[in-house]
Amino acid sequence: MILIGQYDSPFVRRVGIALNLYDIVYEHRPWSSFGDHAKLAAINPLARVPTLVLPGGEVLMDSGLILDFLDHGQTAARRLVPPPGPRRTEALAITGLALGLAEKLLALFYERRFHEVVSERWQTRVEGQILAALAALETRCSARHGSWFFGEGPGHADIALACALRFGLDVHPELMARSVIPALAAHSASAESLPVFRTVSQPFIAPS
Ligand SMILES: N[C@@H](CCC(=O)N[C@@H](CS)C(=O)NCC(=O)O)C(=O)O
Repeated sequence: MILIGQYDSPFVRRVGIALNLYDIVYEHRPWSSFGDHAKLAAINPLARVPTLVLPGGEVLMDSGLILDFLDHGQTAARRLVPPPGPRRTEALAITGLALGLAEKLLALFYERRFHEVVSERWQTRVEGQILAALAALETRCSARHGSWFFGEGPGHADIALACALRFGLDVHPELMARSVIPALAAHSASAESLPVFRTVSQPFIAPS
């Protein structure tokens, strides 16, 4: 199994963390979706990461679909998402908010990086979406009991949230600082102190 993509991406990172927590042996190719475009496009026509190449040659993309595939290779007890029922529904809701946050953080980054003239209208909209997602996640996080949303260790919801927060601090520290998010800060600190989060990590490298 080959995981393609750099761990400064919140989407690649959450897949890498799950692979480690599931004890799945894999090869990591830390290719950039920009700098390594040609060789990535030869495997994934969309030239996006994460890309997961399976032993049989099938190519999976999109972190949610990749994790769905990995989850199905695990027993219910090991899965990083609760079984069907209200807790799973809640986990999906939190994960959706965290992934949406990561997507908006990335959209804002691309807007500022690749457009010579930034669209003020778009920027204002996305900043508002980011701040609203942070506020909603803060409410969810401050209401929970214990260090993780479900169970004794981090699940997909916790991982997606921690990866999104780290990405936000890397790419938009000034925007993150506008939010009052003590519960999210505590969540981030708990997650980032775990060995798997320290191992599956890299400093942010801006695409050129
Ligand atoms: N929804 C996708 C998002 C993946 C994504 O946006 N990846 C970025 C890197 S963080 C990428 O490949 N960007 C290059 C592009 O989209 O052209 C997922 O969950 O995997």
